Amino acid sequence: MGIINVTPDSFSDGGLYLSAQQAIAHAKHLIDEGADILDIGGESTRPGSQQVSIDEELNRVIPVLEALTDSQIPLSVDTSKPEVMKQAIAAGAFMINDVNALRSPGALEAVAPHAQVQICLMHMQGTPRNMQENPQYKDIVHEVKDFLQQHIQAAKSAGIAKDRLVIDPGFGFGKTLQHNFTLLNQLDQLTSLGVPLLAGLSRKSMLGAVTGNSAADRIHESIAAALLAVVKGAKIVRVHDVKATKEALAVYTAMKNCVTQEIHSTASNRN
Ligand code: 7PM
Repeated sequence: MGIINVTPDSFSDGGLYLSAQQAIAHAKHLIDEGADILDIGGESTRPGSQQVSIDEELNRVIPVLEALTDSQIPLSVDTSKPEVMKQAIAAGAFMINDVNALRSPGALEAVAPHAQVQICLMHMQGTPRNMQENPQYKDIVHEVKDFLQQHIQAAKSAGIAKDRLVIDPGFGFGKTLQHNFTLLNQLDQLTSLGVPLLAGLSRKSMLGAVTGNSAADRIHESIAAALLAVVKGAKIVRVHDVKATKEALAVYTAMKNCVTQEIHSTASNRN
C-alpha cells in the first residue's frame, strides 16, 4: 500500500490545487513502482496535530480520488470522518482506512451498507492531539489485541461482514518506543483474530530512534521493518517507498517458495 498525502503544509506553498496535482503525480509514480493499493490521506494524524474541517478534508481528498479512479488501482482513503467516508465511497474508494477504528459517531453506519468496501480498523490510545503525551499499558500486545477484537465485534454487530475487515496495531499511535518494538516483535499474536493484518512502519520515529536518521532518510530502516512485519504475518504494508519495499519482499517470497519446493521434493523423494 503506497502512501499519498494531500496536506498543503507538507508541500512548498502552492495551495490546494497544486497539492492535489502533486499528489496525483506522486500516485502515478507509486503505481509505476508497483503499488497494489494507494492510501490517500487529507488529514495529518501527526502527534499534536489539529483536526481539519470536513469541507477542507473533502476538498483535499475527493479531487485526487476522482483523478485516480481511471487508473484501476484499488484506492483507500485515510479518514475518521463519516461524511468523508460516504463521499469517498461514492467517488469509488475500495477501502476506508480509519485510524480511529470506526469509533466516530456515525462511522459504522457510513460504511456498513457498502458491502464491496473494505475497512481497516487501527488501534490508537488517545487522540492524535494527546496520544504521545504519556502512553501506558499493562500489557501492550494483549491490550491492542483486545481492542481490535472488540472493534471487529462492533463492526460485525453493525452488519459489516468479517471478510471486509483488515486490522492494524497502529505503530506510533499512543505508544512508546518500547511498546512499538514489542508489538512488532509479537505481531504474529494478532493473526489469530482471523482478519488480515496491515502494518504501517514506514519512516516512523521508532525507526529514527534506532539510527538517528531524519524522516526522509529512513528508507533502509523502513524496508527492514516492512520485511519483519511480513515475516511476522502482515498481509499489507503501508509504505512510502514502494519499489524498494517490493524488491526486498520479493527476496522473502523467493525464499519461502524455495522452502516449499524443498518440502515437496523431499516428500516425493521418499516415494
Ligand atoms: C506524521 C506522523 C504524519 C505519522 C503521518 C503519520 C498509519 C495510518 C498513518 C498506520 C494505518 C504515517 C502517519 N499511519 N494508517 N496512517 N496505519 N492504517 O507515518 O500505521 O504515515 S499517518
